[in-house]
Amino acid sequence: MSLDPDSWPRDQALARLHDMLRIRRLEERCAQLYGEQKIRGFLHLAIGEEAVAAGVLPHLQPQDKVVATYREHGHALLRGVTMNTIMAEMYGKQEGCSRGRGGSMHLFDRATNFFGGNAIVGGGLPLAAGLALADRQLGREGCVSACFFGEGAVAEGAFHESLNLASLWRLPVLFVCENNLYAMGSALARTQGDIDLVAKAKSLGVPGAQINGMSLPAVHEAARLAVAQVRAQQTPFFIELHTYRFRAHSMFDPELYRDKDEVERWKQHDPIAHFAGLLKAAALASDTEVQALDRRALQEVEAAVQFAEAGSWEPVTDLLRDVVAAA
Ligand SMILES: Cc1ncc(C[n+]2csc(CCOP(=O)(O)OP(=O)(O)O)c2C)c(N)n1
Ligand SMILES: [Mg+2]
Repeated sequence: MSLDPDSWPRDQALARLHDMLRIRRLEERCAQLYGEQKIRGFLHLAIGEEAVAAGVLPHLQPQDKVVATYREHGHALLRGVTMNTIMAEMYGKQEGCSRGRGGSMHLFDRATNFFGGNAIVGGGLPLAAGLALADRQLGREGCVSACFFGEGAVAEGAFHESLNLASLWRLPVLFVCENNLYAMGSALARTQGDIDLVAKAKSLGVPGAQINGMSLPAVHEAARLAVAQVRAQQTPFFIELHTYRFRAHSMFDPELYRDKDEVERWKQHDPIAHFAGLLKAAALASDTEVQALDRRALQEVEAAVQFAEAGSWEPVTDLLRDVVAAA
């Protein structure tokens, strides 16, 4: 595969590579900080899956809505939530995007229409359908709600209900299934009689496409077409992105369900190395430029760590803030 220079202006190509490097470096640092117990609780990394967020999110407009899962650090970052407030949230500091009350799985930012982070498998799908319905009811025209979820969500009733209603009510939702082959330790074929997810979506009235999720250009082009269709027709679309996580499901996972060889084989398709290789082959970037982008990402991460370290804990007097109870 080679990059078509007409569809890849140099600044955009470099920006997408930088996007993926920012996610990768942020998450690698989070893993380290977890080992130091600076970050606690759950932590799910999307290392290896960066082309998903980097390929889809640039096509969205500020008025669009984004819903994701607990593996959402990169989605929040590319949606425009600052790395500082993401890192502070990881630490549980009140300067975090969810005031330190959410942590890794519950990044949330109303200002950028980033509607979370969700710990419930499949929990984001009805939210995305509801957001799209609200746009329709309130006369906000031309919006798209993008909903990211793992292939494990296909086993949930919420998947079927949400796609059915989105189809029936013609809701402008882009359903993005990040098929990384496993739901914790369960391979898709161990939980689904039919693993053709595009066919499942189609059976609910939602057209779709299956794409190589390790290739940034492939994801970018598929998402460009899909977002344009959802926006213009105000109807749902489904994209299944075949991807792979290089790390464990979360920080507590002995990985007994897959061979080391399999992981190594997928690492040969690292989306960052792949895209950097394409840029260099097309003479859109030199080694030095790629390294400079990487250094910028590393510096941004270190600044975010400093920000989080300097942050503060919520005072006890705020304990009941946001707690709603019926008398
Ligand atoms: C409703 C519900 N059931 C079970 C769980 C426990 N659980 C957490 S992650 C996970 C696997 C989900 O896999 P997938 O949707 O493929 O996403 P991935 O972790 O691969 O990104 C499960 C079963 C949960 N969080 N919510
Ligand atoms: Mg999965």
